Amino acid sequence: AAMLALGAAGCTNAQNEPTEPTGDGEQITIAFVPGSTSSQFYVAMKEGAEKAADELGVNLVYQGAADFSPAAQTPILNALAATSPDAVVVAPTDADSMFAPLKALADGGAYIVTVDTQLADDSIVSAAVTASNEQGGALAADEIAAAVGGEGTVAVLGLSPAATTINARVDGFTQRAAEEYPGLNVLPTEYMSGSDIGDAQTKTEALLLAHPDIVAIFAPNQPASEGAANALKAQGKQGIPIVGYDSSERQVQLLKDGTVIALILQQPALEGELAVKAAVALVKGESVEKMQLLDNVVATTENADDEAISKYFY
Ligand code: T6T
Repeated sequence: AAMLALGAAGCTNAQNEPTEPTGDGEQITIAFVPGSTSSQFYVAMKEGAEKAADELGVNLVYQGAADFSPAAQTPILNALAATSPDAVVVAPTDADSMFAPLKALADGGAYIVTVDTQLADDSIVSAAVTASNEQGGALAADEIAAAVGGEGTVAVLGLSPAATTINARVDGFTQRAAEEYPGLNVLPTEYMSGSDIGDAQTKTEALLLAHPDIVAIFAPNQPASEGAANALKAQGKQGIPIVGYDSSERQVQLLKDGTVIALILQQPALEGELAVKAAVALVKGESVEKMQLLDNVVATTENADDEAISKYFY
């Protein structure tokens, strides 16, 4: 199957390698729009999506923006609508504002499959694949409580309140803390603008200055984790434990050196593979599960070298 890399500025179809025709002689084209192209999470997801597309002999058209933001994702979806794909596998960067551009694609005949993040109104969505984000947030609260003896002020640095994944992780975290760890004082979540690591660092530095009693940080995605680590380093506060989410190369380094005490890992390659398989099944008129929810894995500084854990690093 062909993997089309489309120009960032628009939908200029590059070399379209021949793909195997499907039974009825028509090529199936699946568009795949990640939340951002700069995140190792979505790079791993792309590999899983390519694997499924190769196996099934369908065309995969990959197009995304570097920044995780609705402003960057909207024009990509609008441009795709003009190409009438059979299905769109998408990680919506905003649960509400991505509805309209995706509805236009659905109205044009495309099946919509969400992967990772979801839409608030899923009436146009035929299938969804994601990780159990509430569970991931709750697991992070357990790790933080264990590290600080269940006591103290905890900062939370979120990517975007419009990303359903981040919302669910923060909810899972705060609920578990409220139910099990009354000694934890969880501060209101500080949100990043876009997915810039520098912005995450600046926001964490401000939090540390405003709340000198912070004893731990929950950073529920890759740029938040890396920016929080940079902030601790800049202020010489590496003793404050971070529990992060995802596993870029830098995050794994930070885990191994103890700056990050635990990382909640997802299975992005599997998510990409399952989402493309669901999209193709829909196009072929087969029935699919409406929601596939995958488990998370907890990597810690102690278990980071175990093969059973490290095989999940992205
Ligand atoms: O944590 C992932 C993803 O699950 C989330 O929706 C957005 O951020 C990441 O891509 C990591 O950068």
